[in-house]
Amino acid sequence: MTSSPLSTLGDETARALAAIEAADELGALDESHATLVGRRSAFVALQRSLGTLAPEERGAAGATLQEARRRVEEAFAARRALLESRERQRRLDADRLDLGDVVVAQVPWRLTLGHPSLVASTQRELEDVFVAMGFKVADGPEVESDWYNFEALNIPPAHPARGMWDTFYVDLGEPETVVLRTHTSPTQIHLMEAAVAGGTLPVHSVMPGRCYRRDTPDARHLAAFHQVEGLVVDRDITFADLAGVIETFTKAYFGEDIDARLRPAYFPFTEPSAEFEITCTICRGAGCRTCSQTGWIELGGCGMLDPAVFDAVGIDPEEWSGFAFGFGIDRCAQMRYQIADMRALIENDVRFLEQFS
Ligand code: FA5
Repeated sequence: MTSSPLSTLGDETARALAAIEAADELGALDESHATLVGRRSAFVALQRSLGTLAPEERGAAGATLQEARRRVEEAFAARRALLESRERQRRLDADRLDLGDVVVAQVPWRLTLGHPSLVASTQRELEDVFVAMGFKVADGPEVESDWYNFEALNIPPAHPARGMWDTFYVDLGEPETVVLRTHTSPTQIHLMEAAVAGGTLPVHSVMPGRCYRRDTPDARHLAAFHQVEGLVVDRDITFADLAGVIETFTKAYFGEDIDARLRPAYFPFTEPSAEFEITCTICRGAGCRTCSQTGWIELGGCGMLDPAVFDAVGIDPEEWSGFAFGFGIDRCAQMRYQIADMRALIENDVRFLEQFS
């Protein structure tokens, strides 16, 4: 008895289905398709062998062979669809844009939160020191008439003391002379006028703000800088009160190990007048470029209110006395943070600014 040509069909079909299932990539699957059902495949050989069968057997054997081939082709198509879909997903994953990455990669600067400038935070710290000593905080205009900036402060036109401040004049096309204030001292006048008008004497106030001078910027000077003005008008005020306030403020802000001293000076609106200085924090008194080798840095001026100023605002000098002081905020920041050159405060170098965030 001759064996049927389809006796190996079951094994061939099982082998083909296993090979299809094992193919993990489209290329490998297509190769196995050619091997399993292509022109040189076992299936085609079996098909050819059908010719050896008796004609009445050929129909059923052909149908069996076709059924087996259909199962193999179906398995092949299903596997191909699965591998194509995996491949598509892989491509999508690889191509997907992570917008977070794109933003970070393409924006040339880092997004960081801003912070108050060193001068602004120094101003706030100084205000806190004076508020703790019982002072109120006030302010005044940056654009002043000649009267407030000079005349009411006992500096009439052509007074030689006008040369102490190289002034920016503002041309408003009006006969009145208008200036960018050269110091915060005109706020003394505004405050005393308001206290007289409102009947609210005494005054214990500090007035921080920006000032302008035609100074050439250098290690200790800027053309636009900041001062804190201090004003006390009360009964029986003496120079000892003024010296005590300066001493308390410098120790509170710069620390106990920093020395402060008063030196006689001249200001038209105070008498007697003094300048106050602290040990240069950059060289600790040894002398350096910032303090011009003196070991001391001038912070500001001060003195007892001149009767001519009381006169200008209508305060009776027989009843009231007082003192005023005015010092540089930028200078304080410079000394507190040992900044050798004040121009660093306005150069906007991020490496400098970030140290104070
Ligand atoms: C005055 O401006 C007086 N109005 C101070 C005063 C007030 C005296 C009340 C008496 C009574 P002076 O010009 O010396 O004084 O300036 C005071 C301080 O401001 C200086 O010591 C310095 O710390 C600061 N300062 C002055 N000019 C500049 C500038 N161009 N850049 C930075 N800081 C400055």
